[in-house]
Amino acid sequence: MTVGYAYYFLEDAYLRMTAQRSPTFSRILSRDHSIFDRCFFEVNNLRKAMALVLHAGNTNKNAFKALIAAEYSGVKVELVKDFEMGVSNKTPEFLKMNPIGKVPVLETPEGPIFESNAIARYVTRLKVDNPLLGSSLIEYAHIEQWIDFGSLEIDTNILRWFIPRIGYAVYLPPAEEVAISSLKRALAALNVYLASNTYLVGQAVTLADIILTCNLTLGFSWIMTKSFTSEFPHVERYFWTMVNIPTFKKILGEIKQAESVPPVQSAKKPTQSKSKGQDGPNKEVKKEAKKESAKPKAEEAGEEEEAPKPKPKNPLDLLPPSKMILDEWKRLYSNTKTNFREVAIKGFWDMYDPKGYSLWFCDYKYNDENTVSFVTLNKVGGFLQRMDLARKYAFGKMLVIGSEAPFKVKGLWLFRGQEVPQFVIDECYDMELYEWKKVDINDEAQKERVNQMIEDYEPFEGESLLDAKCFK
Ligand SMILES: N[C@@H](CCC(=O)N[C@@H](CS)C(=O)NCC(=O)O)C(=O)O
Repeated sequence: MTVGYAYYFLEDAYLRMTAQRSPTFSRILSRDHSIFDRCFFEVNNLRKAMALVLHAGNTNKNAFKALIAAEYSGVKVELVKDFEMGVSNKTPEFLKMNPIGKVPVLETPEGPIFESNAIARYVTRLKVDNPLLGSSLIEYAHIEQWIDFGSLEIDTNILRWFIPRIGYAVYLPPAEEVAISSLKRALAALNVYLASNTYLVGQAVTLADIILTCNLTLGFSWIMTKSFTSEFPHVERYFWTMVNIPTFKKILGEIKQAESVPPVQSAKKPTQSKSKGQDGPNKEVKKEAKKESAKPKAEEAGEEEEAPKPKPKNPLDLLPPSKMILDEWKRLYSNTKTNFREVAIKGFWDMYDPKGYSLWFCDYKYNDENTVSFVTLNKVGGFLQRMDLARKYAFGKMLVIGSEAPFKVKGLWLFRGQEVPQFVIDECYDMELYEWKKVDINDEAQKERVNQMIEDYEPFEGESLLDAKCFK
């Protein structure tokens, strides 16, 4: 008897028995419970013995959920061979399995399943009493709670931030601001929870950890830089612990944290896509590249039909070398705790290379609008977040000035080169909200203003500081 035939035979017997659970049948069952149980176990064993086919590319973090769950559960799940994003998932056969044409889809002897969380749950339930699913009613509920949280609060906001940046949805700065602040809100809550918990539920990995970690993988790999995640140290600790568990690592490969937030690209026109406009603008785009090696690696951004182009060099990298090492200054700034003027400020001017760098004052043009303190602080925080793309080339201080509204926002920036870098002006819409004035370092008054801004001197121009934020 083939495995498939045995499967259907047992499945059929099992379903009949379940369907006929009349009181009389129940009595028979309770007398001979073992037949029912054995049948159930055999069905499940056969389910596990047969490799289930998962349709997705080998870099899809949604597919990783089921693959990791399968590893933990002793279930065989295999990625379909030669999957081509935008082609394989648009065939009539595929659309029969998932009418929306998205991946992943799991083929099972009982029929296809789409939606990655449902797939991961199915795979996990193939193991009877699987500890990944918890062991009490409240644990089941908490696992579901964190699965929804990971999808709706974390994944959704990461995607709302990431997708427009890589050109697969319209980029709207205020929408990005909302996505980032919603993501931060979720991460802050998660951070509090993880301060006293190693895992999301109980004392071991559950399906909730698998799903949340896979969702975070996209964020950490593509958009959540160290400067972004360092606000959430317990989330960082959790994430790096999870992805280094051998069972996770086997599927995820080595994860490298994003070094910068992807610069905004112009929205892709539908005609550029091979799938000729079938894809909605909001689709999730991870590169579903052909397997280059047997080992899956973290997602790659972009669409698979686009050959990776060599990254154009930033013009600032082509400037003559400077004796000033920006990171050395940033380290000095961060490490100086006392005698700031004598150590950090003096050190700054000793290092400063006016040929390789320039200093700029910026002054917010619409200070009258700064009537609510936390809104003003968030605005400045958002600006610094968006400046992430300039981290290699800039240092900045932003002061929020005044003890009552309207607050003034003024800043000092150190940029590589002699101009405010063009790519920053192009990519960071906040730049035009400020007046920019180059510092004349031969003017002692301007130099002193630089010093005061670097050291958060108070009172600054006669007023107290509501906050001083540093970009480093
Ligand atoms: N909620 C779905 C999301 C599926 C999804 O967005 N899949 C993307 C790739 S990760 C896709 O297939 N996009 C192709 C398209 O939009 O046509 C899940 O968790 O499975």
